[in-house]
Amino acid sequence: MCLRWQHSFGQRAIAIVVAALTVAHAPDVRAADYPGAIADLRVARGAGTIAEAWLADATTQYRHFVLGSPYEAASLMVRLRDGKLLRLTLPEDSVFEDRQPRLADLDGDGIDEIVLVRSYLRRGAALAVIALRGGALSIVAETPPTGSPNTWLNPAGIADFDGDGQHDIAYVQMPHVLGLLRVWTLRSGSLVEIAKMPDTSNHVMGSPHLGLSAVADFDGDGVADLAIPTRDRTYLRFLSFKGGARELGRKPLESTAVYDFRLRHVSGVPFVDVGSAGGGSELIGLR
Ligand SMILES: [Ca+2]
Ligand SMILES: [Ca+2]
Repeated sequence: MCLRWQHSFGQRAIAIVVAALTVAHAPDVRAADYPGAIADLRVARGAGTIAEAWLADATTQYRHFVLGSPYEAASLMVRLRDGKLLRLTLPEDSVFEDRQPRLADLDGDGIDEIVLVRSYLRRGAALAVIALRGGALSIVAETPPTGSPNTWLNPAGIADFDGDGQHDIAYVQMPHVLGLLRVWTLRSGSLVEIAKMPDTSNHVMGSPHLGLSAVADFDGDGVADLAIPTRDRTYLRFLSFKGGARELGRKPLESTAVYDFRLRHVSGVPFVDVGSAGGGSELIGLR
């Protein structure tokens, strides 16, 4: 019974994360409805207490500009279900080097947390978890930063990757240079690393496309897996983290992965629609 519950929790978790990422580029988003919004506005929508989240207050104090446009964000804005607006502005030592707030209930309390990349001007990028506490937004957990300025990390997926019933967060540390995939989970209020895997990448330097990855149960064992390119983006790897990180398989790409991926199901089987160089796409599954 316990296993069945975990399975269903995992499936629901995947559906929620995928839905949040899918609506982010909805064409009906009007900047005027989102106070302070950065020009590259991507709205995350939640089904619970947090209705919407977006990045605001463009700033040029960091000037890394790894995402193409010449600004980062100083603030996160949240609209609660009751319409109330909340703002979290970072201190001047850091910026949100990100475009896409990600909503997921990481601690199982029934209220979504928000996951963003926070870059320190002197110490590089960290993954930050922001939560509602006492009616305000606050950063409740953070990974150690990458260590030096102008190094970055890009989240790859949020799901229960190890099958223990709780969401985990995967990101690629320095996707242009190092390409190290790291998986973290929230435990007793802190982010703890539970797995890592070399030879991955999910971003092209200077591109606004953050989503060169996909989450689904590709091998059908009831636990979420991650599809992500190799560091040179010429292969698509399928990775499992249940009982430790391992590669389920890899497929060569006809051309280098460049644009956001989409998850598609064919007869109930998950496939990754890989955005390829030249603007085309390629549908790839594990089997
Ligand atoms: Ca987990
Ligand atoms: Ca699986």
